[in-house]
Amino acid sequence: MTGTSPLIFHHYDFSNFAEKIRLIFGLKQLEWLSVETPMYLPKPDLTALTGGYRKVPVLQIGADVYCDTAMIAAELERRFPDPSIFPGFTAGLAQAITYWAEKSLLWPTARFATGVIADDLPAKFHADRAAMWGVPMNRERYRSAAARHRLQMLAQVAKVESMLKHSGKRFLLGDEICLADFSVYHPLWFVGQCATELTKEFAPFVKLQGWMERVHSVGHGKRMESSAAIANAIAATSRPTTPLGVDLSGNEEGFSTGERVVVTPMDYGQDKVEGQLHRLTQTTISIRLTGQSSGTKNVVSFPFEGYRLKRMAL
Ligand SMILES: N[C@@H](CCC(=O)N[C@@H](CS)C(=O)NCC(=O)O)C(=O)O
Repeated sequence: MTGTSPLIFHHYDFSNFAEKIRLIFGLKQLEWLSVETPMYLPKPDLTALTGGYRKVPVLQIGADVYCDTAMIAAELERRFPDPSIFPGFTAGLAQAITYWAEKSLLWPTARFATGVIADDLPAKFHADRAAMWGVPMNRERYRSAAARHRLQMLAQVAKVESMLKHSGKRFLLGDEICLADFSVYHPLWFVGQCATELTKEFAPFVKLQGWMERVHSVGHGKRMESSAAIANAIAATSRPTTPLGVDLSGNEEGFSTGERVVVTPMDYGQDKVEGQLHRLTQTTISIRLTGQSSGTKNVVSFPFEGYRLKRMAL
């Protein structure tokens, strides 16, 4: 636990991005409260906490709310530096590999696995994802895309096998586990979550098998079940601790604290979060929510990269 404020993790078990963070809890041997969110909209408890951001996972510590796994990983590393997710020289490289894993490896992998199980997923899930991606999506489209995406996935999994084979190390960037391992692992883990028999796709990749077992064995730390009601009560009685201030060189747009801004993910699920600018650095955008009806106003943080910050029209 962190002083008096526990780590509250808003997620669902099936979420691969959440698995990345659950493993970081495992590495750092942290205790955390688990609050399950739905897999598709509406998610009234989550969006009330974040001001509108709908993706999973979200980490809450008191009235400080961290969105996106890049932000969550950075905050966990700041608060609990030992053991590090960046042992030795791995920081920049691990982040570059993360970018590849989550932009390139993940999507064919997810489309393959969800394509195979398309008929088992609820119609509401398909409708929600169609709206989120802004494309027509239905079971038929999911199913028909699976074979194509399978080959794209295997071409990329071969790269992971090659990394492990050529380095001869236990993990991707050495004998110690680092962020790169969690980021490459979570898309592959997702395949087995969709259907265990799909993991046979990885059978030809001998080094990958052992590596996946080693990453899995890190575990999830100490998980304790909780509820959105408890999480809300904690937020309402806490004060945000995120420091106030703008520290961004080249801030040519002249952003300053207190002004009304809107933050939007640049990729998908582009739900807007509005509030007052609280903190701005080269790595972080934090805003204080203004729309909450009572209690403390949460400070919600996003990674600087991949999020658009705009001044609200007066
Ligand atoms: N860039 C985000 C991506 C998170 C993401 O896409 N999560 C998926 C679940 S694995 C999601 O939220 N899907 C839509 C939903 O669950 O409503 C991150 O790193 O956290």
